[in-house]
Amino acid sequence: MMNKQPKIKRKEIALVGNPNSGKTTIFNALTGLRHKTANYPGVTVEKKEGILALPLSREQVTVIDLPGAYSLTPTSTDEEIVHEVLLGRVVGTPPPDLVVIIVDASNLERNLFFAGQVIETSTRAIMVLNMWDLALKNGLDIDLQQLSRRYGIPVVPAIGGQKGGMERLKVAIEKQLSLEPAKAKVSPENCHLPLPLEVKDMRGRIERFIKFMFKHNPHAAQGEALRLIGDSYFRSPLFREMGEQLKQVVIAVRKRLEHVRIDWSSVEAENRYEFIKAIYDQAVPTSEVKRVKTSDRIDRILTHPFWGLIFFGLMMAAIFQAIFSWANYPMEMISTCITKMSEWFGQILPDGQLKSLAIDGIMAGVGGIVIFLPQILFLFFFIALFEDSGYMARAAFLLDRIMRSVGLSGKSFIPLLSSFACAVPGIMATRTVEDKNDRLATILVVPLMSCSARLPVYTLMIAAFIPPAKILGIFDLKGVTLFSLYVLSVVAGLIAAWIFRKTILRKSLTPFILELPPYRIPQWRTVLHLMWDRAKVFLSRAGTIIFAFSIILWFLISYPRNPAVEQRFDSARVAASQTLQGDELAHRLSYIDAEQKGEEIRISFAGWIGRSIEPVIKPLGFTWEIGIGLVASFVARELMVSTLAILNHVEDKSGGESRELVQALQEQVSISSGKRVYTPLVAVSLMVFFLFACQCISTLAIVKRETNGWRWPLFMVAYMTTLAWVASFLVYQGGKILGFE
Ligand SMILES: Nc1nc2c(ncn2[C@@H]2O[C@H](COP(=O)(O)OP(=O)(O)OP(=O)(O)O)[C@@H](O)[C@H]2O)c(=O)[nH]1
Ligand SMILES: [Mg+2]
Repeated sequence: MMNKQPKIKRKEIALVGNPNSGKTTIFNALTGLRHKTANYPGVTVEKKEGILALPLSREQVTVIDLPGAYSLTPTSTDEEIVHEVLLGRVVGTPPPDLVVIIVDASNLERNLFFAGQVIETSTRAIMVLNMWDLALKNGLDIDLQQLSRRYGIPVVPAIGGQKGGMERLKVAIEKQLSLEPAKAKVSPENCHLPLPLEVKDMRGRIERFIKFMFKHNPHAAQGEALRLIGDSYFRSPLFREMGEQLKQVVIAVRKRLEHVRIDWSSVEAENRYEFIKAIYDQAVPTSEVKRVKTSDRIDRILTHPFWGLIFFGLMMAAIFQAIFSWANYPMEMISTCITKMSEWFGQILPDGQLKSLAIDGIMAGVGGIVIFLPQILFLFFFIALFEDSGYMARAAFLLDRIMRSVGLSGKSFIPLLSSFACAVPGIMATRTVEDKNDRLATILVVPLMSCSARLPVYTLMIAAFIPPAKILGIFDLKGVTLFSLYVLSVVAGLIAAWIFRKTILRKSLTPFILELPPYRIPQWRTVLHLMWDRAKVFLSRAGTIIFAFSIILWFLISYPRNPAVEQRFDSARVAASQTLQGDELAHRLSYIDAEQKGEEIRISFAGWIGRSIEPVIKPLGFTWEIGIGLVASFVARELMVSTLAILNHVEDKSGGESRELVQALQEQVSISSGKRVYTPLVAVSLMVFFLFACQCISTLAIVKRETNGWRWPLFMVAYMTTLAWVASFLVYQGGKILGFE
């Protein structure tokens, strides 16, 4: 039998604190990892782990980064994670050995509420006064020793963004971990909340009742008992698990307190704030707080109900303009490189199927997508500026009224906005939304927001079919079209949310509270990291899924072959050369070449697939050639562009140098009807289809995980695909009636 060695368990340190206090920044500084940070509350929504080697003993410990929380009474999914981890209620994991409380020093008084709750429930704790730079700037003179004495734990100042204070923090962590639990808090009595006798009594009654739920952390029961008293909406997971019995006990306690005229709903908050005030006045005695006025002054305009919205709209329009015009130069450079590489392959590879696969399949399919990297990077550059400057939270505040009118809250805005990058983090971000139905409605409309994978399809169609006109003399029609697509996706999302809230997901609204962080100059490191990460995701998709499917697509487009077709066209060539001469002959021959390629694609596997779905997509203005791309795009949206590139290459007889894709699309003629495959109207219809269709497997997987089942993801596919079809139908048929082509 194998001798089972007991695995040595690493000690665990959990980082907790209010949202946006810099937990992830410090986590990254301690572990050398690079998890996402940004200047708005609610960035981290799940538990993340990393490893830290202690400075003296070199012992390795696990560091856990957690979502932010305002209180240990959880109100949303992300706060619940904090509750469960800190109180040691996650199955199989005891509570952390040490809790590092990250406090925003520039906002000390408010942060101490949660900090106090955590200190009471943990055996070993350290308080980090992060944002020390801001505190100094605001003129706060915090007496660290006083604070440390009052709470009975070490207090360390830090400037997370600049890795300031990290060595000191590591030393403090090592020291705390080496102490016996009983000695870790110098004088635990100091931090005990003074409460009226009656309340203490009642707290004890509940504590005894729930104690068995906290086998790992008996410390935690007392604080939890107090919080249960004030938990008006019965949100604590304990109510779910212990059911009616616990509820009855708590209700009885509340009655008893009412009897002695104690307001049970605010008893903890009142006493805690009073307690904090006493400590605060002692630790920050003479400071004359110079509030940073700049943030307020900027906010007078940026959060103004009218001017704020105007500014928001203008800025968005400018961003799309920039994506279009600035990204052009690097895109042309990449395009030239790819052409050069194709030519090089053309020279070194012998003629034949392998050459065709390399050039017409892989280079065309993957290269066709890689060209769009600069646009993706520009989009993420602006998103990073948005997130790190503090504007994100303002935009949420600004649009709260609009969100509210469709039955969502301002909290849903951040998930929706993140989804312009990608729906997956957008869906994760809905964990901060408190109300269950509210959250579900948000999840359902998140994939309608136009994610970055749709961008290549839009910009290709726009480049080919939208004329380069100017609007109002400054805005380019191409940029405006792109902007309109994004506006359309938002409007559709809001309408869909409104419908869901009126029908399947009815519920009252919860109030919207979102802390506005101070404005900050975005850190170039954060911005570059985000862009770099996205570039990696984008390129690795191109190198894996797009690569593989380009090969498959090339195969489907090139096979099966029919010798009879070849013979037919060969005899047409012979006939032509007997009757025609010079230019006329050359013209005729190239026409026959094109016809032959078209026919070969038509009878290929891909052609068969395209033709079999043609009846469904014909009313939208799409021929079977587009149908091939549509089918491929359900695997990955970008494959639409790859398919077009491969089709264009395979169709092009010259092998190596193909026409520019844009030009090829403009000229492509359907061999079934002899008409152009793409017209401006078809292009718009196609973009609208892409806007609404649910073509992302990762999105469905994450929705399944977050909603615990297949019901909602299936519903999502159904409603989005229907919506896409109907919208394209209206665009195309309506456009035709109006006389467009
Ligand atoms: N000025 C200043 N900014 C900081 C400091 N530490 C972090 N920041 C910035 O504060 C913002 C929030 O940092 P995060 O690390 O994302 O905060 P968090 O606590 O993990 O936030 P959530 O995950 O949303 O709860 C980011 O913009 C950081 O760059 C600091 O010491 N000084
Ligand atoms: Mg975080």
